[in-house]
Amino acid sequence: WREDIAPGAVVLHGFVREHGPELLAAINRVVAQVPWRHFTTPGGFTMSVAMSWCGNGWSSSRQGYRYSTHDSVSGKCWPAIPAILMALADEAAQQAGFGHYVPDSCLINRYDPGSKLSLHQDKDEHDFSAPIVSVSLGLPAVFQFGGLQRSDKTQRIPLVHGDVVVWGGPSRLCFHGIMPVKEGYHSLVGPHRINITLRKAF
Ligand code: MD3
Ligand code: FE
Repeated sequence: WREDIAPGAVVLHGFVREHGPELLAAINRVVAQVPWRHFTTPGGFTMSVAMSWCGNGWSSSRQGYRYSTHDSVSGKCWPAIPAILMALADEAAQQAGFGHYVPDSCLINRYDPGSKLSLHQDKDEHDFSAPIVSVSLGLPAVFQFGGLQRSDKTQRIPLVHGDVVVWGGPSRLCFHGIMPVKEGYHSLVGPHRINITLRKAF
């Protein structure tokens, strides 16, 4: 079912529940080409979340990380976004009222028990008018959703395997994060939570 949690933020509960195996197979093919990596924050901490990606990916530069079409180490393009993700993102965006959606970047986050993502804004994309579509797989997590100021009060939204959230309009620049993932085992995904975000970076 569909739940509006804030202006521009729509949860589509269970939207991809039937596509778990297909999505995991697609993710595994991406990860074979872009192995999981842990970034270092500007403050010098190693992130607990492991990341992979396709479409436009990430490269480090003197200013930090930025979106890139290529792997600057191998010189090759990052792998293409799997067709199943392009199709589901378009369907989800339409169902949430944003019309046709053609993302160019896909970030895949892996949370092991204890992994978290501190409150942050997503501001590296060039076009904030496009929504972000996020897909949750595996272990459940509690999503923290705040306002345009870091100090704004946050609401906590439980997200489970198969949930999709579309974030656009006035929600696009809101602070958000993921509380530490609890120990557990998911029959399909194992001891992990996987989150896929589809974005328009350029
Ligand atoms: C709300 N990922 O990769 S997805 C991220 O579950 C990120 O891995 C979280 O935050 C995760 O940057 C949350 C949901 C999400 C993604 C982007 C947003 C919510 C958002 C951008 C603006 C507002
Ligand atoms: Fe984010």
